[in-house]
Amino acid sequence: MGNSSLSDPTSQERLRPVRLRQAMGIYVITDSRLSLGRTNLEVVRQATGAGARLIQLREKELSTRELVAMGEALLEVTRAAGALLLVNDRVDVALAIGADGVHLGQDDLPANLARGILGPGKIIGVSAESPAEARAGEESGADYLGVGPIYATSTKADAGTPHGPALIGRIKAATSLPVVAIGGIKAQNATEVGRAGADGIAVVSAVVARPDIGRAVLELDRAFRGE
Ligand code: TZP
Ligand code: MG
Repeated sequence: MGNSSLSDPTSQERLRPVRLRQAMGIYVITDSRLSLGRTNLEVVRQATGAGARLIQLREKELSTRELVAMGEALLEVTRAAGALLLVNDRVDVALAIGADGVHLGQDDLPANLARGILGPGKIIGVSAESPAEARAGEESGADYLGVGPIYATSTKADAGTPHGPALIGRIKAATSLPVVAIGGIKAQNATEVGRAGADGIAVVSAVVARPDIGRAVLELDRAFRGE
């Protein structure tokens, strides 16, 4: 098999779930306001150093220029670590900087339209709070679902009422996509999230707001795997 087959559209399509599965586990989302004065670059360096293989650039208050510069810097770190970098909300920024994909909420561009822009090689995550939203995300071509909030969180002001880990099982039953649980996940509750069937856990404060980021990632990983 020649190398060119890896870059043809059908191969990219086929490899997407594989690349995602290999990265699944601890998914770290940036928030520079919570990072104890450290830059996102520093946070992501430490998180990937401890084994996190999915990183999402999520900064709601940056200008487009700032977001692009930050994304380009983060990509150097994630590439070197073999991690994937997804950009929250911004399909244009993800495409422009050559990120690995995007994460889209219910009010963002629908996954099928994002796919038309991004092409077959990029990973698209969609937020889902119910089995109906999960099915719609799958039909629209999402690669994974971000499911939550599972627990109460103060990181996202409009996160809404927590659904508890039972939502994970309901969504797993409704779709065949990988499920990344989100919202208030800590080492203390990650085991029950894993038992509920989540394929990965996405966290902001349980990693970026901790003084020892490497240790936080390792603790989450152990708890998630039930160790
Ligand atoms: N989406 C749903 S809850 C949430 C997002 C971005 C915030 C999760 O942050 P934390 O600190 O892990 O609870
Ligand atoms: Mg969004």
